[in-house]
Parts: sequence; structure tokens; C-alpha cells
Amino acid sequence: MIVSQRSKSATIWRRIVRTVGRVRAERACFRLGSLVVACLLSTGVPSRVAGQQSPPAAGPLGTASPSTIRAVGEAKRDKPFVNSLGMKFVPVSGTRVLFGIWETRVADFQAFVREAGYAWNSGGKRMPAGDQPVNFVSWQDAAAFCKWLSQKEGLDYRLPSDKEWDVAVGRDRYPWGNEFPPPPAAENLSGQESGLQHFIKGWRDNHRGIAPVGSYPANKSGLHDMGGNLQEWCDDWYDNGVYREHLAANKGGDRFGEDREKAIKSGNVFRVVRGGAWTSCIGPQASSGHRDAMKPGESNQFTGFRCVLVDPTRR
Ligand SMILES: [Ca+2]
Repeated sequence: MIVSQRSKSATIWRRIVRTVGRVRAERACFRLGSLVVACLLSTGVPSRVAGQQSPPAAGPLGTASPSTIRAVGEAKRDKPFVNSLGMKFVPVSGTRVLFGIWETRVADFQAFVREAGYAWNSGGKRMPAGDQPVNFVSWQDAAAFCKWLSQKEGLDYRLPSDKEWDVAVGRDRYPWGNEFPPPPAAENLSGQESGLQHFIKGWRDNHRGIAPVGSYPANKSGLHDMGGNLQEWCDDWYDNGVYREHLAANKGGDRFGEDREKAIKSGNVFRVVRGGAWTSCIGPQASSGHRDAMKPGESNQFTGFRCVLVDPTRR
């Protein structure tokens, strides 16, 4: 009888021990789980759970450092963002991008060709100085440069849209104001210095051909050469809407030929090109509203490009 009672007590005691052990084990698991969650929080994985503000997007690859992103967001006209190639960018009010203050230089493009091993058909000409804007670049060449630069820096570089370029050039009839020809030394066009067949009579500037970037004054947005030196590729296809803008800016004048108008109507044939060039000799060619049309594979001596940088703090 005594043995039986001892046996029952032992059984009850074992059950108690097992129950307590399970509770302890469950508590231990809970503590371990809490520890794992705490570790994850400390590494920033579930930052929203921690109630922390998400960091700003850092470009397509997200590899730009926080200090670089901050420098882009804080850039001003008198304190441009300077990238790894020395290209300078300033914000343009009314857009979400920073514009390159210069057209892309020969040195910038040569760095791309060298580092990326890019096959560039430069037209077989003698390579000019590195601080001149690069010409003989197709739309594809310009877009490839922007893509390479984006991957290199972890930021989002691209060609400007037609609307962005339109905001950046300003509301005056020309980038320098409303008169044509421009004031002396306002822009690099085809004056009497050019030696070209067509030139602005009684007017001259300081460069027979292409000028180094920044040789002429900036416009109100802080951008150089928006009316001359090289005309510039934009990202957009040239459609009927763009053509209407072009005609309206020129009060119905400067119509393209019938074949070109037909191609524009069919769509996806030409890309938009903006601004004047060192060969421009009449007002419409250098006016703020002028929109030339070129096939994306074309390149020539009077067309280059300017990059914009999407502000990663304003997405
Ligand atoms: Ca000139």
C-alpha cells in the first residue's frame, strides 16, 4: 500500500517536472525568437517595423553612398553636384532632375569608351581637346553613355525629356533673351568668324568652330550652350505633339518637308533634338522652342548631348 502511494507520487512528480520543463523550453524558444528579431532589426532589414524612416532611393543599383545622395539633394546653382568624371549638375526648378551645366565633353565620353570598351564610330575625325563637347554621337551612343554612368555611380542618369529641356531653356524667345542676333559673346553660333557659307552678317563670336564647354555665359537656370555650340539629343520620340510645339514656338514657320512630316506622323522614326549649334545662322535654329528631328542612329558634327541626373531624394 505504501509502495503504491509512493509510485503514484513519483508519477505525479515526473508529470510536474515535464510540464515545467516544457514551459521553460517554450520560454527559451520565445527568448531565442526575440533575439533573432532583435538582430534583424539591428541590421535594418525590417526598418518599417522598427518605425524608422526608410532611406532615400539610391539609383537603379542602389549603390550610391548616403553622402553622395545627400550631395545631390543639396546641390544648388552656386554649389553644383560634381560626379566622378567632374561633370557638374544643378537643379532646375519645375523638374525633378538636375541638369548638366555643360554638354557632355570629349573627355567624359572617352572615359566611357575606354572603361566600357564601347565601340564608337566617331566619324574618323581627329579627336578634339577633352573640354570640348563631344559630337558625332548617335542617340544610341548618348543613351549608352547615360546607362554606363548610372551603373558606375549607382545614380540615375539619362537624356532629358523634351518637356524638361523646355523648362530648362526658359521662357525667353532665345536662351540669352529676346533679341537676334544675340548680344556680343552671348553664344557660339555661325558669325563672320565661322568661314561657313551661311553666317550671321555683321555679327561674330569668339570661336570659328566648336568651343570648349563653359566658354559663353550660362542661362537663367545656370546652363551653358543651350542656344549654340552643339544641338542636343533628348530622350523622346518626335511625335505630332512635339511638332505642334515646334510650330507654335516658331509661329507656324520653320515647317519640315512633306516626307519628314509624314514620318513624324507615322511615329517612332525620329528623336527630338533641341538647341542651336555653332553652325546656326538664323533665329529659328537657335530659338528656345526649336525642335529638330533626327533618326536615332544618325550622328554629325553639330549634334551632341547633355545628361540629366534624377534627384534620388525627390522620387
Ligand atoms: Ca562661332
